[in-house]
Amino acid sequence: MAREGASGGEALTLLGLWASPFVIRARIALNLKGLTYGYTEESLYDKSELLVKSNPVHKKVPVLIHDGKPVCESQNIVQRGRRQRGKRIAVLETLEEQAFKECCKGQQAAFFGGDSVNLVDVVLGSLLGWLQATEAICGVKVIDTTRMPLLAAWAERFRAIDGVKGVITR
Ligand SMILES: N[C@@H](CCC(=O)N[C@@H](CS)C(=O)NCC(=O)O)C(=O)O
Repeated sequence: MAREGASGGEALTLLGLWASPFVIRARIALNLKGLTYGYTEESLYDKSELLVKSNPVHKKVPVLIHDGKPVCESQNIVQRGRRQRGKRIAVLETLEEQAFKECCKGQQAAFFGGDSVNLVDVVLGSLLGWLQATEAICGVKVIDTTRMPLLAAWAERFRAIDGVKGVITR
């Protein structure tokens, strides 16, 4: 189902039509990626100004409006998520390469906080259950032991500590 709101601070709105297989394809892709977006049902007999302005050549749905910029063609909407995922992985790799090593100060540390957890561990660690659910739904592994060995080991350690164990579901 479409949900109102924004995702990661970015406003997403889909212009659609319930019966359109192209719209359904776009909606399923957005839903499986766990994105939150507004949904506006269009009428093909009375197209909204926003649809005509956003897709001036074909005037077809679906159109995904991302921070005011339209993405037309269902295939582009489906692909768009892949690029976003690539960016997310790049952010995590930076986190692994720079933040974790920086926090460890060149030594083997268990957590961002060193020997014990700090705020960074708690904030990041709280996302692990959600991340794992997304990985399962999308069929991808984001924090894997080959690509991000430090973060993968940290995630296991974080999950195992008292106070976290049993709170983050597997
Ligand atoms: N190639 C487009 C096809 C989209 C399409 O054909 N949408 C139809 C609804 S199923 C539409 O908006 N038709 C309006 C019109 O032709 O005026 C896509 O994949 O997004």
